[in-house]
Amino acid sequence: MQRLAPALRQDNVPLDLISLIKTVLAATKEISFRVSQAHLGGLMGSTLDENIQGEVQKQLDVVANQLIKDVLLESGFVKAISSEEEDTSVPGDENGHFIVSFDPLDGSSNIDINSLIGTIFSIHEAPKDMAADDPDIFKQAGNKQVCAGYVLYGPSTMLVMTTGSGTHFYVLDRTHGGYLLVERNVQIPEETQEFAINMSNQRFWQAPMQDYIADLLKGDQGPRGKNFNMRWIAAMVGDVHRVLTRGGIFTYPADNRNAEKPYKLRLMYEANPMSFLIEQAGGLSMTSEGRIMDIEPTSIHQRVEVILGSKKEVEACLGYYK
Ligand code: FDP
Repeated sequence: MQRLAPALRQDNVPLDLISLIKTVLAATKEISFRVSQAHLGGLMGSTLDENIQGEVQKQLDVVANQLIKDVLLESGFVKAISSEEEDTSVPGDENGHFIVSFDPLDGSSNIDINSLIGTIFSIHEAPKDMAADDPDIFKQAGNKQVCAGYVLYGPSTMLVMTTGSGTHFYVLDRTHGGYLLVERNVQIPEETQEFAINMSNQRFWQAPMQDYIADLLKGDQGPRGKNFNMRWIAAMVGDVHRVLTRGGIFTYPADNRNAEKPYKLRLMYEANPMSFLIEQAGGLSMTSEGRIMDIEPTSIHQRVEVILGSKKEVEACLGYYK
């Protein structure tokens, strides 16, 4: 099996980006170990703090954030970082070539139940004419990402990553401590009979999503003429990993639970990197109005509607919004 660096060189990834990717992944190996230790490491449960988005921070969230932040800011490759767990962007090296956005531990509610969680990251080139402490440095569309990926801390620790030459799967080999390539150019089947949505929010969705899901539930008796199965891991990394592995549609649609917060998932460190991975695997990643990666961001913690997965199923869903 190919090791990470040769696999990246085969895709003509520049050496400084390879070095940055290795830096991010060094932190994920440490997080993988800490996650596997769970109670033994004394890191279970919540801290007394909330992040800027009003969510209770888990101790592992805070530790994972600190690990990634420290390695990135010490590396010299990075001009600035932004994280789900940081209020604002954090300046790094003025000469750094890259900026990195990350969600250190996605799926926090799964930490306490020993279920799937992961780290998501998104890398852009740093604009040369902007200062490291200017938060506007992050206002770049997802279509300008040079690398995106996640590390899934499951029964095995898997890295799923793209640098724009396909989406590849790697597994952390604990015997030598490196990520090994296990599947190159993953392709999402165009059609599916599996959907992922938090059904408990059904009454809050907009009419088109209500109608679409209602038709899926009618199965072979309804207009779709086939039965659908449902899955919900409650961690975007887990649900997207299933979609990349065997197809499906995953959505966190707009809802009217809170007029000021119609969307749940974050653009910069959830939706954009996942969109890059999904599109590179032949899938679609959209809002009901257009391509997620074409959105020009207005703020670091911006939220967005997400409808992604198997191409034909995403198109079928979007058909209800026309
Ligand atoms: P979490 O808040 O636990 O970090 O990041 C948001 C997210 O998880 C996604 O990973 C996940 O898909 C979704 O929220 C789960 O939402 P529900 O709480 O509605 O199930």
